[in-house]
Amino acid sequence: MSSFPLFSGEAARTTGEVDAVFLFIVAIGLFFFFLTQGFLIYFAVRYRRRKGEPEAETPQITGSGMLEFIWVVIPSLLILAIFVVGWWGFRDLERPLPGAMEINVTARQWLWEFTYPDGRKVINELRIPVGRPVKLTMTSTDVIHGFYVPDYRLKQDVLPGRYTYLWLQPEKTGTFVIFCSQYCGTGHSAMLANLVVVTPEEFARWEKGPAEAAGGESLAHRGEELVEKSGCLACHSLDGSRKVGPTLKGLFGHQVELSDGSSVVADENYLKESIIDPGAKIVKGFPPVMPTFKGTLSDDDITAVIAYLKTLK
Ligand code: HEC
Ligand SMILES: [Cu+2]
Repeated sequence: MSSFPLFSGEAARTTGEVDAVFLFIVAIGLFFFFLTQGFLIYFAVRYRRRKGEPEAETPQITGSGMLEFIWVVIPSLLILAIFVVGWWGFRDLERPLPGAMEINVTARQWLWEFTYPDGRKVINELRIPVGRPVKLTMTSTDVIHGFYVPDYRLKQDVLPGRYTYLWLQPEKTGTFVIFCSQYCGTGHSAMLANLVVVTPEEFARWEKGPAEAAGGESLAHRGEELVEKSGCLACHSLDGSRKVGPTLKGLFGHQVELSDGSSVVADENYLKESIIDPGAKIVKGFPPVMPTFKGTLSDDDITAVIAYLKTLK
């Protein structure tokens, strides 16, 4: 990842890259603003009609191939340059750094709920350690919300029925505001949360803090219980062997061949779809016999099951 020394001391790892694209576009805009306005004023003064001068006839100008070529090529190159600079930043925003801590985010009218790997749920406060990448897996229980941290220049819509992602790495301790960026009803303007960035030592202390703050049970552990009691193991093995259905071992993050010849990467959205709408994508070489668990497992349950499936490396 590139870093811009000009913007060192930014709140988060990718903040400077977003700012750089913004300033690059503003600089191009300002340059052409002053260039064109400068010519405008210069011509108005230079070619104004002076006192006593006869009215001159405007010459007929039919076009200039050279000029048109220039004003097509230069803007095209500039747009391409904006694309390239934007794409560098976009690429870094899309790819979390390895070793990211995973936190689930649930948005609902009108609050944010953060679920940590240990099952601890916190409302309207996302507490994370400085200098470590964090991957947020987000979903909504009702309408479309938007996770927005202006200080980090990061924004991502949060949708019901599927997962969206955002990753961030704080570089400074402090408290930053998380807004909802989608108008989601009467409580929208109050849908605020704090992003609290603390030192790693402070975070470790908080993580080990009073048990009543934690959900008591880790997310993956709850997922394991759900998989056992929902009957998944009648058809799926956890050790790599084939049963009625494919094994769940090592599934997450791997390429899955489908019966229609295409393939998908088993990410959170694929796993969720496999559980609530098993017929949507059939794994190659297996019969379409899996029942749907829509209504049996809640969205929270499915998030826990996915957290468990991720541990089956
Ligand atoms: C009656 C047997 C049966 C049960 C019960 C069952 N499944 Fe399945 N499952 C299958 C079969 C067969 C497939 C492969 C065909 C398909 O894609 O639908 C499958 C596919 C999947 C896939 C996609 C696997 C891949 O390799 O891409 C996931 C994930 C999955 N099941 C999860 C679960 C979970 C979680 C449960 C329990 C909540 C469950 N299944 C219960 C039979 C079952
Ligand atoms: Cu909202």
